[in-house]
Amino acid sequence: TIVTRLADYRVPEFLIEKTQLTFELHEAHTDVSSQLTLVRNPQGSQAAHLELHGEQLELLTLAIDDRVLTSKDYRTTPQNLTIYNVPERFVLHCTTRIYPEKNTALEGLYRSSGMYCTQCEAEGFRKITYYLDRPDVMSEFETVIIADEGAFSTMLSNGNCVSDTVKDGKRIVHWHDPFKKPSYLFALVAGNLACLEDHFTTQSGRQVLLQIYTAAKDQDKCHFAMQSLKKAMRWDEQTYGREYDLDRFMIVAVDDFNMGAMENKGLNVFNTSCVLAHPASTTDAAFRRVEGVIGHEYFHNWSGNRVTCRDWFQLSLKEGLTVFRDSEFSADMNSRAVKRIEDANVIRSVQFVEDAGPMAHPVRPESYMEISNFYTVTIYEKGAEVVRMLANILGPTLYRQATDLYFSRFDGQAVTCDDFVQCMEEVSSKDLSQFRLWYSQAGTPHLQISDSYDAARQQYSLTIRQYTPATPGQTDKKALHIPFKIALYDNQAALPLVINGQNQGTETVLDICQDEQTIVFEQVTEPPIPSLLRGFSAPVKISYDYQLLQLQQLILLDNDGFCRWDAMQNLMRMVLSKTIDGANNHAEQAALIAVIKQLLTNHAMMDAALLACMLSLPNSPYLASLYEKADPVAISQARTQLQDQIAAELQTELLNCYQVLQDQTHGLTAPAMAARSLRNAALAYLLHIDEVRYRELAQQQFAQANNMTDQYAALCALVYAEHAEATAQEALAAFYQQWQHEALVVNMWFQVQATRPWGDVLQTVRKLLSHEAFDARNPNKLRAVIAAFASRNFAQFHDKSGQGYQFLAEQIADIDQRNPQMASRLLTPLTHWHQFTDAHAALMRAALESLTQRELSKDVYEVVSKSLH
Ligand code: HT7
Ligand code: ZN
Repeated sequence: TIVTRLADYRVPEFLIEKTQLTFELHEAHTDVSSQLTLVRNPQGSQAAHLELHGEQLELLTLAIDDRVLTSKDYRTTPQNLTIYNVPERFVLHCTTRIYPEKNTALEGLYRSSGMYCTQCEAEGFRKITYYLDRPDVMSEFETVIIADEGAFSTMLSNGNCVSDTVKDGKRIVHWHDPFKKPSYLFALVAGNLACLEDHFTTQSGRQVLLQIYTAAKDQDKCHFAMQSLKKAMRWDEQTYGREYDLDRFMIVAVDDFNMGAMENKGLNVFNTSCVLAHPASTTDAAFRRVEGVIGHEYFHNWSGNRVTCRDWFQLSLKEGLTVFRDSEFSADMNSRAVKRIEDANVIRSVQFVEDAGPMAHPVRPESYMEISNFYTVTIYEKGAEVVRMLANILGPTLYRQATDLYFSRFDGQAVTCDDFVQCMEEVSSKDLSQFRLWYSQAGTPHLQISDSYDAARQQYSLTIRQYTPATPGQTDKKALHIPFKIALYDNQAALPLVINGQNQGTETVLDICQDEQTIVFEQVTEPPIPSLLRGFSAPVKISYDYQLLQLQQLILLDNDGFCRWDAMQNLMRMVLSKTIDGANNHAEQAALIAVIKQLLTNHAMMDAALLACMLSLPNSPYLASLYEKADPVAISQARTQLQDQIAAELQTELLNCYQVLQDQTHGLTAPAMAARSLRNAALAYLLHIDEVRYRELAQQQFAQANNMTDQYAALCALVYAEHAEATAQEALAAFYQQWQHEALVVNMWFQVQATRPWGDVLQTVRKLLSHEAFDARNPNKLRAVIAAFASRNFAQFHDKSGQGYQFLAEQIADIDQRNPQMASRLLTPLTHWHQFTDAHAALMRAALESLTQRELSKDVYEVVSKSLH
């Protein structure tokens, strides 16, 4: 298998000035005619031949200008078409035949629920026609779609509609995109869809037509997405000065989609799960996801489309920046603290795990076999953290100047991560050479923090030691530039900070750049409590030996939401690790119960959404990551035991909280969502108690809920409770009965069953795979059953029999035949074998090894072979 390397990057030999495409859609095949205006790139190496990408294509005709080519003029391989001795400038005419209805990989042109749609990123365009399918070849596109008259009400492509005519029983729709773009941003859609329309007036006064296309039955679920889109458009104008550039912005929702959505120029394609929303059938969390993904894809119009990536090693240039942008958008629209906690939690429990394992790679990788495998939490979420650090190092004014410079300097170009940092450097005059290591060095830095207090001098010293463990292929790690935000507390409030005689206010950012650094705070009159890594100011692990009392204080009075939550996570972790190690943890337990009691009793004094976050225990993958060799069974048991205990000891407070909040939970406002999240967190705890009245509470909420958040929370509470089997089965049956016609809700029904922490879930999961509503070709269903079981049911997936692992391997072998991208993504949990005790690790490796016996796609092969290494 071939490896692609960043070091081998060469500019393209040819450029494509213009791309004219004609799609003739037939029932059983599609013919694609292309007319490419090619010119030699003066910066190339003057190669005699033209080499185009193309896969799974039937070549029907090929001509240069007016000359039809014969077999001695060119050569095809499974990956390429090479045309010998081409002129400096010419028009290449080519016709290929493709079979969208047989395309189960959902890459290129495929059919989903009767409609045609495309997914070209990263390298899917080459499954449509022969092309220079690389992001640094940018071209103007004209697209003609031809189908039987009456076959499709909707026939879309990028840009503006030039004409829509009927001739000889055929409908012919002609589109033109005036902006140059790489092939990965091409899109085509044809189907019978309904359309919700609205308008947006840009800051310069232009009217933009906004359209959301879905199946007719889903039209009533598009209003929230439309509002979110308008908010995103305004936000990007106000925050980044970015205005939309075409007269029309279209979104199409499809059922079968490998990811969340795709930012094709002017024609975003969305997984239905990221666009449809209605209070009756959508949870608050799903609403927020819709808003976030709508924002994300819209923001790509500048960070990705107008300025794109030179090559796929620079993927984080667009993804890291765009995730940072969507995350700030969500923070501005909702609770900033909660958004930061959610993001930090993903980094710590998912990205740190990736970064510590065999699949670890830098934000800018150096090589890959299959680029689809690199749409990872490292590229996306760690990449976003890197941009966030830059934004914080520069401060708001300089950061905005730097992004203005970036967008204007590189508009219409395909550039690198380094070009982006260069803009930050130029505008701020800061030396970011050490900071650049965040792009090239994989692995998570660990900060070991110790302190001392000198009463006589009234000085408090913090010593921070950083070190990054080796990752595959990178053993020699250098010290990184880590912006480390800190405050010091006494038992009332944050203290004024004085460093080198300089007053810093009550919060400061330390530039940690060396292997070891000591910072001295002056005029400190008593030993303070350090509030560390405020706002999760860098994606690093920290260890500092807190006393219980210090954590309690931070939980109660820190004014940084992340730090409050983190202090609680720390305290919970102390209880859990002692349980896991079989050590006495009475003091820790007592401290934890006392502080939760205090929070619950005074819950009206704080943000309910933040409190809800603070009530959830550290998740199992995060706990596992704290061990050299984790015992997943012990981790799961310790978590359940602590939940039981919190519930038992605080049932009065939990019940009170549940009851008091009842009348604050109406509607879609932020306070109502916050109240629902806290109330449902309380309910989940109460169901740990084996009492009829709590089951009835959940049953009642389930039956009476007028919104999906409450209905689903009640269902989960019942299904997860170990002593509510009969009630849970009734509720499951009723839920299916009520929602069987809403695919996205049926997926939630699959998911709750696949994530139940006890009982023979594997058997349930196998049954679900043959349920009438299951469809192994639909990625959302695979995620709802298989991914839910393997990556969100820690207790069951890691059952000591190893059957969970074998099951996943079997499923992957099967899915890989149809959809390699999905198969490869579902494999992730097995790649974490290194985290676990020898017995578990051996069983996980055995499951991976069983896959090596099969014929594998490049996608799965890369992950299996690297993770076994
Ligand atoms: N930029 C989009 C990437 C994407 C994708 C990549 C590989 C295979 C299928 C895919 N669908 C969408 C998503 C985004 O980050 O906006
Ligand atoms: Zn993206």
